[in-house]
Amino acid sequence: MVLLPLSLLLCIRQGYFYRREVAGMIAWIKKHLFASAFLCCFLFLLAGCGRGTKDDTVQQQESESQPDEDDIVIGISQVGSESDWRMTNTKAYMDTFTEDKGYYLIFEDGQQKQENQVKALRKFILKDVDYIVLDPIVETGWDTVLQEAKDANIPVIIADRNVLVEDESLYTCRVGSDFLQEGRNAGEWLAKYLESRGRGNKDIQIVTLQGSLNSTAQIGRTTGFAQIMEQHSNWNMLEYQSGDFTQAKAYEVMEYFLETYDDIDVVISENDNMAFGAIEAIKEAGLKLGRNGDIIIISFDAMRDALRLVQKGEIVADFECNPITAPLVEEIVQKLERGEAVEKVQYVEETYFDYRMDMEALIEKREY
Ligand code: GYE
Repeated sequence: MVLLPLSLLLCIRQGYFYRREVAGMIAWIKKHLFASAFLCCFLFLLAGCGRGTKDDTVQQQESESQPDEDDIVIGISQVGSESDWRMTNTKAYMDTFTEDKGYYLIFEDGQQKQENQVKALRKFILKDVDYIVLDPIVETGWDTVLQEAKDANIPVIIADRNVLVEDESLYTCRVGSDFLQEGRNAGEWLAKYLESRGRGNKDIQIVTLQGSLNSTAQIGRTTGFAQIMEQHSNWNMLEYQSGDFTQAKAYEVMEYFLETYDDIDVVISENDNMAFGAIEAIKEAGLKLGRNGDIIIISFDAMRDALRLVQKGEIVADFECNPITAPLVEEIVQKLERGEAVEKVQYVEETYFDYRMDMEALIEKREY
C-alpha cells in the first residue's frame, strides 16, 4: 500500500507530469502499479507467514526438547481460550508443570470442539504420556476415548468440568468446582437480597445468559439456580439463552433480551465475560445498572476485572469459581507417582463477593 503513493511521488519528482505525454504517463504508472501491487502482495504474505495468530501460540504447546527419561510426561487437553477464567487456568498449568520440576508438558487447545479434544487424547495415547489431564468441553461422548486411555494404562485426571460416562473407572479422579452449589448459592443470595429490599414477594423478571450448552459449568449453574427459583413462585424466568461464555456473544444476546422484554429485573450471567457483554448492551440501551438502577446482574467466576465492577455496583454479586486447579492436579499426580490412593472427586473451595464488601482490600490481594 505504501508503494503506490511512492510510485506517484516518483512520477512527480521525475517530471513525468510535465514532460511526457499523457498516454506514456499512464503506461508508466500501470507498469509500476503492477510491480507495486505484486510487491505489496508478496510483503503481505511474508508478514502473514511470519506472524501467526494469537491462537496458534496457545493451540499447541510442547516443550521444545524431548522428554528426559525420568520426566513425568503430561498431556493436557484444554477447552479453549474463551474467557479470562480460562486464560488464568491455562497459565496456571504452564506455571505448575515446568521443566525444572521434572515435567514434560504437551498442551493442546480444543478450541471449543470436542472432536479436537478426542484427537488430542488419541495423540497423548500414541505418545504414551504418563498422565492425561482432560478439561472436557461437554459432559457426554467420552466413553470410547477414555476406554482407549484405560486400555493403554494411562491415568486420566478430569479437571474443572466433568464427564458423564457409564463406567466411572474410565477416569482416575476429578478435581473442580461444585457448579450446582454455585448456582444454588446465587439463587439463595438473590432471595435474601430481594427480601432485604422489600421485594421478597414482588414479581421478579429474570433472564439467564447461559454458558456453553452441555458444559458442566452451564448445567450446574443453570440447574442450581433453577432449584432455588422453584421455591419462589414470584420469580419468572423470561428466557434462557447461551452466550457461550464469551463477551461478544453475550452482548448480542443481551441486546436481543432488551429488545424483547421491557421489564427485566435480574440478569443471571453464568460467567464474568458474559456479564461484561451484558453491561455494555444495558448501558447502550440507556438503562441503569445496580441496586438503585433498573437491572441487577449476578455473575460467576469472580475474576479481578469483574470484582472492580462489583465495587462499582454494576455487578451486585459474583460467585467465585477458582481457576487455579493446576496445583491440585499436580498434587494428584505426585500422589499417584508415590502409589497413593486419590479421592475420586475433589471440589475446590469457593466463596462469593457482593456490593457490601470492601472490594479494594480483596482485589489487592487477589491472585487472579
Ligand atoms: O466459568 C468460564 C469458562 O468451566 C468453570 O468456563 C469453567 C467456565 C468458567 O470459560 O468463564
